[in-house]
Amino acid sequence: MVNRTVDYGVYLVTDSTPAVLGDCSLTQVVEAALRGGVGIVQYRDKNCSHEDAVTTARELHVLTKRFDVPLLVNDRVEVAVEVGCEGVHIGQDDMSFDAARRILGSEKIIGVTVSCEEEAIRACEAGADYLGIGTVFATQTKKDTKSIIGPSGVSTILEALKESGHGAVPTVCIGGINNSNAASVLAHDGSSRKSLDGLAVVSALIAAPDPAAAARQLLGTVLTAKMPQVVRTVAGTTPLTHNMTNLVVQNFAANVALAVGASPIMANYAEEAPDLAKLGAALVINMGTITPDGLRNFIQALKAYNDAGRPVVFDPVGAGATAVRREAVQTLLAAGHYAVIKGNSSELLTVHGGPSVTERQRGVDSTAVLSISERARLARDIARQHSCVVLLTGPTDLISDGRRTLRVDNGHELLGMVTGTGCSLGTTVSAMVGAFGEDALVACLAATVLFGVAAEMAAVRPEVRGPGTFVPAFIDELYGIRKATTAGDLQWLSMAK
Ligand code: 3NM
Ligand code: MG
Repeated sequence: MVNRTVDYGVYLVTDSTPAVLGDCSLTQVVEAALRGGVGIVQYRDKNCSHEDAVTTARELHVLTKRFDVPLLVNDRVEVAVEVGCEGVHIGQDDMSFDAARRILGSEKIIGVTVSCEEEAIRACEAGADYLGIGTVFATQTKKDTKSIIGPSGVSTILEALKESGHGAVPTVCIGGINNSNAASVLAHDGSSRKSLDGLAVVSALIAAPDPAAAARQLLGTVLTAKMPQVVRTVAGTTPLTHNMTNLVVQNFAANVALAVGASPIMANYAEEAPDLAKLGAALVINMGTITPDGLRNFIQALKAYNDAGRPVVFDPVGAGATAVRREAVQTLLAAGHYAVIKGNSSELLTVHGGPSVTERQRGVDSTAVLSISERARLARDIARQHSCVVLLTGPTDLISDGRRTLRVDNGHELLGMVTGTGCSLGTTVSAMVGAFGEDALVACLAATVLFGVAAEMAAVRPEVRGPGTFVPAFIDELYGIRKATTAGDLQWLSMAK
């Protein structure tokens, strides 16, 4: 088994034939798809010579390494060995799994194509690192496929994997998947079966007019489908969210945490942090009403959570407003590691620019005017610099882990007319990251979409006439979505945008 985390979300399988690639350059198309958020690449060429395959695989490997994404080779184990890439993908008629494992060793990734329950279980028992399940839909890209199993065939295999104790083996499905049918392939009723980890595609990316945009859209669909699991995990595990937050929002943030199913504790005394971290809490450091004593407590608590390996969310409220805050931001960034940094454009410009930044905030509101792509770049750059997920809030929210960058367009202007909605989003993020540690980006996405959709639903309620009546309606909708999701009703997902 391989000792690295692989993002199977959008899995690109290459095709160099003119029918799919046209007259584009394969490396340029793959690079664009990687920019769009592809998490793993399989180089597949059934016809070219060994030498040509090695040359192309080497070019692709340079690219994938730049994006910190694994490169696998389809079928041709000897090419993978010569290139030194991260593994292979083998079909039922290719080299046997055991032979491939002997040649490649235990560190390399070996994926296996399966089209029925027996093949799936056998591949897992042999030690496959992941399964490619297919063929889902008939496809022009591979006309000699053995069987078209449809989404229901995929479900049957996933069910069998769970029942046979192989529920932890990652799975993708393949065959005729594109942006129009991706959501329906991923959708499933309730939580009974194991879910897919991702979608493998050839033509949906290789033949796309804009492979980066197509990859971004597929990634959005894949991650949106994972949000109910985040909401359910919070509801099912009642994660502890430890808030070291400002005086203004304590009550509201605690009520929001309860509405989404978390357990809030508002504790500004850092001596309590080691005990709370040991209980599995996630910490929010919100510098909305910072004091010298508060800053010392933040640093001490941050260290305790870092030591315990528990996540910390940093909310640098009003970061650019005063010299004290600009300096506190730098002190807190240097003091430890954060799972998530959340803020508006002004705050995150200060986080990014350091003490010399020219951005001066008026109070805690965002005064920066940046385009969407500038904001996306800002989020991505901070995520890379601090190895964290960045949530850049605004009418359009941008979320980035440095490799994958997503936008969320949910929300309502009433959120901006009530104090504490931003801070309580930080609290919700902490609960979701605390409960769903496997992917902090997905946890942030779920929190952000949940907030936006709940606000939209609250705003159209008949009793809501303004900010005052909005607050209780918003808390009710957060609660309602949580209850509906745990009962298997995912209607709210269709409002995600
Ligand atoms: N393997 P597209 S289907 C490479 O069923 C491959 O094992 C398949 O191409 C299988 O995304 C397939 O363009 C081609 O439909 C998938
Ligand atoms: Mg094959």
